[in-house]
Amino acid sequence: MNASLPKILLVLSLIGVVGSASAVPEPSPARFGATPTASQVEWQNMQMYAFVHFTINTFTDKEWGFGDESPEMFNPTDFDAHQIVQTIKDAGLKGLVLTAKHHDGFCLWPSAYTEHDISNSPFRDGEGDLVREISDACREAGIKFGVYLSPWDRNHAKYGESEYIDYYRNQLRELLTNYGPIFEIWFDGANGGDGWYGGANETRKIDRSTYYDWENTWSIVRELQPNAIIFSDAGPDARWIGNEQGYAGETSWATINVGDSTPGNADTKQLENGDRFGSDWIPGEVDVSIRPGWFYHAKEDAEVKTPERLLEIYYDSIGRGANLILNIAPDRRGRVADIDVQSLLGWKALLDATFSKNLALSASVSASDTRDVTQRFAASNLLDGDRSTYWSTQDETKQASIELSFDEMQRFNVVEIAEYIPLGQRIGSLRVSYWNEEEDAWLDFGSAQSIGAQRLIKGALTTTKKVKLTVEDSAACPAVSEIGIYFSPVEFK
Ligand code: FUL
Ligand code: CA
Repeated sequence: MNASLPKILLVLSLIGVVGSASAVPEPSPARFGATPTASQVEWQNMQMYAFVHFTINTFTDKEWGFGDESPEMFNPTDFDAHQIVQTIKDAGLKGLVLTAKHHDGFCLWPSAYTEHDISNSPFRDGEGDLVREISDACREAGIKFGVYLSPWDRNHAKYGESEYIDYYRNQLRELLTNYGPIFEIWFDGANGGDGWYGGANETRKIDRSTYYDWENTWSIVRELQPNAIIFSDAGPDARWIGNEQGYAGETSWATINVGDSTPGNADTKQLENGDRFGSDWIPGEVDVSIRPGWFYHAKEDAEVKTPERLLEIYYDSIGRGANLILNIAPDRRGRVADIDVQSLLGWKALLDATFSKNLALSASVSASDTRDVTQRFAASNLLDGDRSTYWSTQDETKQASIELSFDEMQRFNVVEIAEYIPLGQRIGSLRVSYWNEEEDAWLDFGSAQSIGAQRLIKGALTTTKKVKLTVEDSAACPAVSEIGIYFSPVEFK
């Protein structure tokens, strides 16, 4: 917000252009605590995107290659970047992060720094570049592209020494220079152990907090892709959620005290829940695979997650203020198998059945307190479908309520609330209630502590003409962007 705007409005009001002097608008509320960068806000608005795990492991039926695999083994019979990207787009996912190099060290692009790459595979007769094909397909389809570059490399002879760090950074530069805008880069926490290491066949331990000199590796990302979100166990932009089962903590703050955690060395409970009033804005990202493994294994075909299971994951991740990165594992053809496609489309249909109709849009909305008499912070901002407009109260107000009243009876079982995160995570407790005519009373629907980018509160199927959201505790006056009331045809457990 332009700091001079209140002054301009003040001058205009004094000369009688906007209302009376009493209508001088309050400035925007001050930020509270740690706040996101513009790139983090944009990234949190994406909410969900795909992970794509694909490499030699797909052909050896492994999850972690040892590093001694021949590039000859990488041989998709019918690779189709468009089919993969279109599937992801059809599922409603807004981006794709590709394993350009997994722990086995094989590179899906022709790297100038190794022979252990796609140029020595039969794929496109050694002329192929899978990172190029996928990134081009993403751009054509209008979804964002990101990369995973495993810090641990079980192929490289110099892993554990400083020469490997130069190699790793050179590869990072290749990926961040040659494939257009990168929205996210994934730095995995699995680091060091046994491997082939150029034939040494041994176990190598590294000091996770010093070996990679992360500050200087991350600065390469800042230099080459200033808008990219850097993901790791320790941020600096997005944090691992602490598990791979598909959930954020029931209460999960976007802030954390990152302290001296490093990739591969962080407290998983703290990652799941965050720290209210933490000094660093590092929101959670929930990584989970649609299959038991991250890579495709035919023997897991019967264990593809169902649309209903994916829906639960949606509520447990995005519904708790985190982002979701859902892994898809192309098969040996180099396509998403039909069983996975069907599950993804079924999931999208379930999401649409609930979220395509915001019942709140037909309500009249009022608030117990509004920041000023102009429309800048009015309750109507809660229903304009725009996260950049918000309702807020006077500075002293730490408890307030929003009431929605409908002409007709409504049936709902999900309530959504999104804070205006550029001002920080402010709300510490919120209750949803509904008016019950027979009992002539407000009854409880549900409650939550952390809200953040968005919160979904599920409850029993409820019929009413009035819904109330009460902010019971806010660290600073609440600033809320949007609310939604939905009917989900799926019954909740
Ligand atoms: C883990 C890795 O070890 C898995 O193979 C996978 O890539 C997952 C996303 O991260 O740390
Ligand atoms: Ca709004």
